[in-house]
Amino acid sequence: MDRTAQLTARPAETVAAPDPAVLADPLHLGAARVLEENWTGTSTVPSRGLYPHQWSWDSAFIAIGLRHLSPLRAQTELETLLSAQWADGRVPHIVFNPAVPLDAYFPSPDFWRSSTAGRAAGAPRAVETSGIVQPPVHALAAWLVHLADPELSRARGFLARLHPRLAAWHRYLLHRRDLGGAGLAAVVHPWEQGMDNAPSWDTPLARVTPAPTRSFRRADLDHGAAEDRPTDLDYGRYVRLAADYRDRGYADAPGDPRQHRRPSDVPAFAVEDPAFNALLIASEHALARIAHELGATGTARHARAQRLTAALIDRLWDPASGLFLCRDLRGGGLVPERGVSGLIPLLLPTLPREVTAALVRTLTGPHFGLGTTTRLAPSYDLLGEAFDRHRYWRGPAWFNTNWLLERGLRTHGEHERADALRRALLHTAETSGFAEYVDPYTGEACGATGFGWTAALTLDLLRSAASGTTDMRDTRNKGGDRG
Ligand code: 9WN
Repeated sequence: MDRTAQLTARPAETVAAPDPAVLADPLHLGAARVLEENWTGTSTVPSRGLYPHQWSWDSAFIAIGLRHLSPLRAQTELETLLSAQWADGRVPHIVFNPAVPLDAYFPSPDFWRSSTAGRAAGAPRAVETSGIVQPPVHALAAWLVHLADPELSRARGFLARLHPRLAAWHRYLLHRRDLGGAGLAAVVHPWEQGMDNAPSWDTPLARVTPAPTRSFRRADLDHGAAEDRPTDLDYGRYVRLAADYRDRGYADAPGDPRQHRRPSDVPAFAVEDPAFNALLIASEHALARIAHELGATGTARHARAQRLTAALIDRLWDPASGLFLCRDLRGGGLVPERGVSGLIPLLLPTLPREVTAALVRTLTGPHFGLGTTTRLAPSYDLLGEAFDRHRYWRGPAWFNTNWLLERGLRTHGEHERADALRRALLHTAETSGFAEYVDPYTGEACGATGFGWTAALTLDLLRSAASGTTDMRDTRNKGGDRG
């Protein structure tokens, strides 16, 4: 099949029935229990203690797993998130649960003040949210959720209702966030990219004057060890960036990005990140399939995804390092830190062969050690100066990034490596109690246990292994109840 046919082809609509042996597997039962315990009635919290609200990219990954238990709950998860979308198209990174005390998580709703400070940008009035975003995994999740039970999805008008919201979300990113003028979306806060404390942010963050430590109280240290979490200095910078954005009414650079090319015109922190953009591209492909399901051709979206893939390579590919790097728009260059973010584009089906081959070499070589020195791909370069096997996003391994790499390996025919990674993920999920993240060498649990996306993606791996359909275009099982 040629590339265009590969992209526009409808996925096979066959759905395998769930295997009773998999349903009775203690790992399956354990993962289902975590999702049950973290379910609030309309969405799922990442962690009851550390993260007691709804997080944007967590919900997308959670829906991908939840679809195997209850397609209805998976649909509801995404619907709840998207009902908090702002009128300018942004999907906030946190949707706050009003029943949770203000001091349970910082920054809390009274910091973000979305319904007042975000009014001009179109923040909803009925719900409090943050004002920044997270990676756009949602259209991909919506498509996979639809495939889990197309009948239910059609009967509820799931995709028809979500499509305009997802399209507006992508429009926001592709227009308002094209701060570099080359077509890619930029993040304006490390929390937006989701890998909060990655060493790639150190140089751009150094330009930010930290908010005084006494001006805020961190709630994360009530739950996690200080030596595993970001430092107070980094937190001060996160707070300053978020407060400045809020005080500008959450306004992004106005007008046509091509009119705003001077570095001083972009915010102090503005970065084009490979994983964020790869997920946007994967979601553009998914949105094309959603459009096709709803009766349009989807061809224009596939074409746009292709153009974005070309821009990603042009702007962020670094052949010398054998992976993609972040571009610091204010500083004007590529950031020479190797992070797992730079490997995530492996997910994309139409990367040139030499790029995918180099990515696989980097993933399995000395910098990430997958299958040789590490169990799961670390979040950061094993040989990098800032490597720390326990500190947030500076070395430990996360389940969502490894799940994305597993799919990427499979997409490019690396089935043995994908199978090995899948086995390692399932084993580590089990032995770590569905940890938030783990030591990449030993699999030792770090952060919270009973973590939402760890449980959800475990389910997805278990169920896709059982049905034997594992590539980017699978339809997997119908399984599960509808309630
Ligand atoms: C800030 C919820 C989120 C994840 C992020 C992870 C962490 C928050 C924090 O938790 O970020 O958004 O307080 O550290 O880095 O990826 O979405 O699980």
